[in-house]
Amino acid sequence: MAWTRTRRRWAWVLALGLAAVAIAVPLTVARRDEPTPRGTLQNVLLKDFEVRQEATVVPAGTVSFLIRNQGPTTHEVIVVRTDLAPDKLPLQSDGLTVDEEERGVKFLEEVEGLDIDDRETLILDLAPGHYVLYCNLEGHYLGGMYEALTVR
Ligand SMILES: [Cu+2]
Repeated sequence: MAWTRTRRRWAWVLALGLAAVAIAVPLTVARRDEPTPRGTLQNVLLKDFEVRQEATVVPAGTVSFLIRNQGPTTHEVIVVRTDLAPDKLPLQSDGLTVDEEERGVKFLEEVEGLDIDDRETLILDLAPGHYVLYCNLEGHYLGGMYEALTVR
């Protein structure tokens, strides 16, 4: 069955409409609730397999983590409060990921699914203490994707 000219035109309109949605949706998602940074600004770079913070000590209070994933793969950041050494966090039974439900670790917040070159701002009110930022994708913590943060 051959398409009539009208049907073909409608197919084009539909295709263009879908293309517009395909472009608009990621732009909207990328801008979702990006908060305005405030308090202490702390740049955090993620890459295979490293978490690199601008400072390892920050003052207590509001801290805005300006997170950027340099890639070359997807990463995430989890912030926990703990007195454990950053390389001694408890692992889940899979042996590949950290168990932030375990005793000695207090889960604060996470930013998941950061694609290459994604940036996201995470704002936390931090009391004085010891914290660890890490990526909990399978094996990434074991690969060295963590760094301690002291809040004074
Ligand atoms: Cu990672």
